Amino acid sequence: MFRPGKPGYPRPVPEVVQNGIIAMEPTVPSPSSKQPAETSPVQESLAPARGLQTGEQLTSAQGVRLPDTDHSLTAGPRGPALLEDFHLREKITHFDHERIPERVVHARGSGAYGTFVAYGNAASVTSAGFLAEKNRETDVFARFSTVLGSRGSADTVRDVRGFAVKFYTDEGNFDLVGNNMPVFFIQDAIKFPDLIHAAKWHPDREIPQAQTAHDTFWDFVSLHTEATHHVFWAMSDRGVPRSYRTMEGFGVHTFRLVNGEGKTSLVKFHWKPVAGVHSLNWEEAQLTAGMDPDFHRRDLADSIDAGLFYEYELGIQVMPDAPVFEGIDLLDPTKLVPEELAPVQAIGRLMLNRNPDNFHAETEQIAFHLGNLVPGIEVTNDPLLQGRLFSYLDTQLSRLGGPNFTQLPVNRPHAPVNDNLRDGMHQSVVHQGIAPYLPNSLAGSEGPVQAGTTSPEARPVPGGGEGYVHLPLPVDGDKVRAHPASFDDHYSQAALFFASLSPIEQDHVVEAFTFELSKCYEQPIRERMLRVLANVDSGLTARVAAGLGLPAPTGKPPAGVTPSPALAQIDGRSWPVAGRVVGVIGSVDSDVSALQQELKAQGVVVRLIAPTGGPGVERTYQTARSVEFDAVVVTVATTDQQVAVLLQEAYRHAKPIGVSGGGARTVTEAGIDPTAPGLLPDPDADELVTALSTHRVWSRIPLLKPSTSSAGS
Ligand code: HDE
Repeated sequence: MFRPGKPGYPRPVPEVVQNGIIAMEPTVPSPSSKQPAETSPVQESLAPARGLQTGEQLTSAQGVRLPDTDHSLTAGPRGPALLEDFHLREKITHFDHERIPERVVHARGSGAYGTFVAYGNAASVTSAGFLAEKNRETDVFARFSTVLGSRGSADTVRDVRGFAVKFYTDEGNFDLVGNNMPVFFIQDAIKFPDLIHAAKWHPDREIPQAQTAHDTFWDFVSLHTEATHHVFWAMSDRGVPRSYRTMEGFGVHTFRLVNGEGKTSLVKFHWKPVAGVHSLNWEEAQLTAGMDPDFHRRDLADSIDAGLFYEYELGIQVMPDAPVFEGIDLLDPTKLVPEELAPVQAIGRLMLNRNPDNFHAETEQIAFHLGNLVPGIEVTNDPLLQGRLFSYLDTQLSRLGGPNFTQLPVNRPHAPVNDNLRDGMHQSVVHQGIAPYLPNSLAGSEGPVQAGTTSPEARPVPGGGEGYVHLPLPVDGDKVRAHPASFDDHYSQAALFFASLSPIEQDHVVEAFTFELSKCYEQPIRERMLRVLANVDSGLTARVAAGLGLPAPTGKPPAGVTPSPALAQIDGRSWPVAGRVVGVIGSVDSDVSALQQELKAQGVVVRLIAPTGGPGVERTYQTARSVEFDAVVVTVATTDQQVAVLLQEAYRHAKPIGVSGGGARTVTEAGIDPTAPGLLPDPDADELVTALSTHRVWSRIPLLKPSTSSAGS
């Protein structure tokens, strides 16, 4: 959203016109164009990289000083451009190649730097120092993403979110490349191209963008019933997170941890957001995609700028190193382990506290890889995981143009590197010596290690001490293309998930299935999907079928499902409110500064909405829309229609609405019952914070949408 009149940016005054171009006074830098820090996240001075750009005058890439970059070299002022204009050709050529291929999945994303601090209690299960040593701090970069959309697509579409974290540990980089849902659509990596081809746009018209509400997705998942559990998560509120701050993360696969004594256990990784798990509702998500397609990206960057950092706890579920736990096959990525059976134990805390300086250099060029492991963390035979071990390194070769992407600042490990990998495109190491092979007798045996020298120190660690030694696990079996029989249970955990949700969340799942299947053109696909749903829950199937105007088929839903309360996100709990946004509808003259100050003191972001721009005004009636606020306070009387729409949406989306002064008239004229739940007369900051802490006014929901069978908004 635009911020009219943001302080601190005086417009430069045009001075002199030189050769057709206005000569400008330098503009006062905005906070977001502040000078980058002297040290980079790779914990070394960026001077060498910046050394490429130290000239005081504009030059060509070859260092030739340039007095004019605004006019092509032409044969006379009205004549043709001359091929000999090396500056024109270089400038345009470089521009032509500014874009790199976007990620084939997870193209749309944004990220930030931060710090992970270990609690130390993980020492009993892993030797990985960054997890095991109490209070050890490790730098990280986290990137959040949607899966299906292109780079420029909207943030708030219904989709799975990527939750990828690179830990720059002192034993090398460890990447936890997870999602915001604990299970996956398929059980074997070989199905991934099929899944993604089905879920992305139709290849003839390249529509629809960034969504699953179309025939090919539902064709695929109704034919692959192993996808059922994940489809339920995608249709739940988890598919439309309020922000990356309020999103859980999951490693999905089972990993194997090894402690200092060589004892192993199997674990599932979890990120628990300190702010709680909150979601948009569907109408909000759709409106936001149009009003502010950068909603999540903007919130992350703005919050960090404002010092309202995103925080998560890293937790693990620890299971014995055995293939099956409580009847659950731990190698099946369509299954979760209920927290009631294996509690999530918090082992450290992550704070994201620094924005990248340059989106392309850092967020776009960061390269995650599931196979980036450090001693103490191992992979398992999950067939989805095994295929990923190949894919990530491979995809970077085309995305980042060759094998030297690990030398990019954002990808460089903080641990010392001497990899003896040579040459290749964009090699920036000037290797020394004549012996790029191992073993050799020519690199010398004494003296300090020189970067890029194949020194004795660069030789493999004898006996494996302090290096990464793969557990010597036995591997045996016939060569087959097959899956274990335990992978055939496709419905029991979908039923478990649905049964565990609160009634409001269940309503949202029903609405999402109905919405998405309504968008399919092919009736057989809808009918086939209803047959799948009938094997999960008959009540849900009846409601979706009714919404589609189809008969509800009968299936065999699992009997006696024991719900897992930890899977519900609306559970009556209160959460911290830092970073939540309150819109105050007032005027330049209305005195809301006391309320503003008190809310700000509790980390709430307050935006004054007034009829026109002016001091302190961040939104006008024209630029404000309800979707960017978690609560609204109306303090003035107005019949403005845009304000009425804003209030009606806030009401419909079950947001707290504070009413003071002339605001009472505004609310009534917008057709809102001032006595409805969540309408707060003359609220003070504490009342607003209390209302925000439960995310929405859940008690208002039953009053909304009387025309449908479901109560959700
Ligand atoms: Fe990915 N995935 N994936 N994936 N994935 C990529 O790597 C792939 C899967 C995930 O912010 C790609 O650098 C295969 C599961 C995230 O940069 C690619 C399979 C999970 C990100 C790739 C999977 C993920 C990716 C595309 C099936 C959750 C974004 C660009 C076996 C546990 C990372 C890239 C970022 C990105 C392949 C399935 C998470 C092509 C073959 C399951 C968060 O390598």
